[in-house]
Amino acid sequence: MPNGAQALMKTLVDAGVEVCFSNPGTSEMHFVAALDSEPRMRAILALFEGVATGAADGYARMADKPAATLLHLGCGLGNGLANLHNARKGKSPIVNIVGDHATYHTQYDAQLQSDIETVARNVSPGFVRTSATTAELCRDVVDAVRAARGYPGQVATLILPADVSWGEGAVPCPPPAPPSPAVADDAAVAAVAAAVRSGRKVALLLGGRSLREADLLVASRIAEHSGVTLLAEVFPTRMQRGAGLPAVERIAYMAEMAGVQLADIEELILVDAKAPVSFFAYPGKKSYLVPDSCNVLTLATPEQDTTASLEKLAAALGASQVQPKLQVAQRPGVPRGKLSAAKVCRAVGHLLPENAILVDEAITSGLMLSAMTAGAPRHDLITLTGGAIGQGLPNAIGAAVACPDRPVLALIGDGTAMYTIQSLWTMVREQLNVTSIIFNNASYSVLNVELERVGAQGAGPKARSQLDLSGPVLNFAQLAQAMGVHAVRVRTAEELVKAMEYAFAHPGPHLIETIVPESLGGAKRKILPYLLRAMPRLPQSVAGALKRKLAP
Ligand SMILES: Cc1ncc(C[n+]2csc(CCOP(=O)(O)OP(=O)(O)O)c2C)c(N)n1
Ligand SMILES: [Mg+2]
Repeated sequence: MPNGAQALMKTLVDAGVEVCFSNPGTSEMHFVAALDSEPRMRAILALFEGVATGAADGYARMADKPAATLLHLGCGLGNGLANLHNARKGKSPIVNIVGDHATYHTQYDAQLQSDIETVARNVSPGFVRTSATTAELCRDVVDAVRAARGYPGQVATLILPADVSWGEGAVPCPPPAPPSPAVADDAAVAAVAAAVRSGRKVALLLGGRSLREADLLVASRIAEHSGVTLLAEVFPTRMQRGAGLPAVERIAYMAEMAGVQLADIEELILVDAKAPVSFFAYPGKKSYLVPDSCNVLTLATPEQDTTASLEKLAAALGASQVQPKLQVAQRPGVPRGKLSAAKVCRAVGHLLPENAILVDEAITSGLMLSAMTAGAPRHDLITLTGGAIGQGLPNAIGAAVACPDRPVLALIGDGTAMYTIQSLWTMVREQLNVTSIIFNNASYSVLNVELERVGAQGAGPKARSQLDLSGPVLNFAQLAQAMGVHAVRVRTAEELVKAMEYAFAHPGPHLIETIVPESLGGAKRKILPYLLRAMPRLPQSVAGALKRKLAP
């Protein structure tokens, strides 16, 4: 009879959980030892828990199934929390395993004793369980896997006391049945079809799982047939786009711009998406972005099968045979001269390899990314779903592990990169095909913009210094080299293009540090709050043009 950890390992792999992103401690040593009892389990060490959890998130987004994490008690879980939060917002399935002291040890309140369940509940509201006995451990594992990969996907946290792990007499369990999500019911489809036929201005807001090819094609058929607008949620978990796929405009991050996109919509139909709200509250500005006159309907909830629900709607509308509108292939020309963030985005559009996975955590430096890559070869886009920065590099690890045959390109702000910079080490150790482009603008630039936008008064040098990374200036090429990553620092578009071509031709981890000015620096930063404030009062066509200029 295996011990608890060995049986757990077999149960996980039998259920399709084949990768574990780990950062272990003493209470997890039986789990660690059991890794060698199960050749089908791949174990990947991360040097910070936020890397492990973000990698599990990136893996889930691309593999469409959960990986496991292995974290060390409440403190390890706490370190990994921000990226579990991003996973929760992205509805990513993760089997989050947290080791604990042996059950009889907790009474002594030893040094690492803490309330793990309370920490876990924040990111795992649907499933937190402390396994009580070795005999029942594998049943708990199966329940966690079922919860994680259900609809919607979620972070399921299984807390594993050391004695439950080392106890003898465990019995592996067979895998849970695959999820069988419901399809939108007849009444919901009829109501949406009536709205589409009403002659009012209708938009389908696609989120979650509905931003993949199968759904996009059906949504485009509906759009072509009935003249509805297609919109995507602001920060998609995973969006398939590029040449040959229907193009969908994302809701803007800035509420004022999102307001312009939504201004004339009279019927908003949700597909695995929430009605749009402002990312933050701002004094005197709206939080809920749907116009008062707009009616909101739900075609498919995150619990439901979006593809089948969209197909049912298309059938009801007679749109099933309509040709979808596909994005034509077109790349921007090669950039030249001194670098700017926009030129980096142009170079990405110019060179993006076929079937790449693009991770966007470029913050202000990525403003032009969408426009520059719209007609690039088809790719998957991964974004910052929960706003907790430090997600991009770990996500890139997970995506590369899930899709070893695809190039991963991660675009990361300098501030953001420093949260989980240890990711680079794991990329080397696992020889992952990830090219990271860091935008070194020596600033938390977006926060300088936000400082103007929120209308905070009296900000002086002490305030500005909290948003400034210019002293000492970070050297990302050297940081990467110290972790074994091939890295260069570039200042011109010519150097950048050369470095990208080299990276794409030599699979494996690369880092390209780009020295760029702030996208929204100087005069632009001063004018922006005024433009944004004016937007709601401008004629729709002028406001639309302004939005396309600022954030195409
Ligand atoms: C976990 C977490 N901590 C802090 C923040 C606040 N925050 C948002 S953006 C940002 C700075 C981003 O800087 P950088 O990556 O350099 O991008 P830039 O603004 O320069 O484009 C910070 C600190 C956050 N969103 N999440
Ligand atoms: Mg920056």
